[in-house]
Amino acid sequence: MHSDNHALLVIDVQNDFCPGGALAVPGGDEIVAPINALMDNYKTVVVTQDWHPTGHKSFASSHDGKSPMEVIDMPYGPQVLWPDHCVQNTKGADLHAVLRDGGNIIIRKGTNPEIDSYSAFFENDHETPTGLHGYLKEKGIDTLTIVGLATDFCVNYSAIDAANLGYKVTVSLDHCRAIDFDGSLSAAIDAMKGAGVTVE
Ligand code: VGL
Ligand code: ZN
Repeated sequence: MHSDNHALLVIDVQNDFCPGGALAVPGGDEIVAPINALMDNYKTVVVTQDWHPTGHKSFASSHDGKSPMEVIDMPYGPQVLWPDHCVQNTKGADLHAVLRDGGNIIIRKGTNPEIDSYSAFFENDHETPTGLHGYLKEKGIDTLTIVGLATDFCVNYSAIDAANLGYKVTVSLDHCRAIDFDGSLSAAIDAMKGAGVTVE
């Protein structure tokens, strides 16, 4: 058992990010049982859920003439356009059925139709908080192990924000899988290390 100040953050282990899903991450389902085993070692487990309204601005289908994986400029910076995924109250948005439980708290993100939210801490404007930092602070948590999907997007953004907020952060790559689009995985690993995250 880890000490009480050390929490596990499980990012977006949802059907749409697993094989057969709308934005399938290769091998996404392989990490579910190992994450279950990891959960036993933490008193506090936080689970996130990508939770978009229909017509979300991160969907290519919301932009005339755009296809998934094209990049556009949004007011908050460049945005990769995704296939429709993790639409609220759909099967694709459900946590993977094998994931043991929803942990102590489930943080839903990406609910603002205008702004994507990769990080568990802030929307992609890097300003609007999800409330997770307040939750962790109140519980006296200063150390995080981060796992889940996808390494190069939501895990990456969450880990960097956590490090910038002052947490001691480890990302366990054995418990993550990546989209790896256009060099995004190696860029993410460099960015996480640059932010002081332990990537192992
Ligand atoms: C994610 C792309 C779009 C993720 C979420 O969980 O990494 N990636 N929405
Ligand atoms: Zn999303």
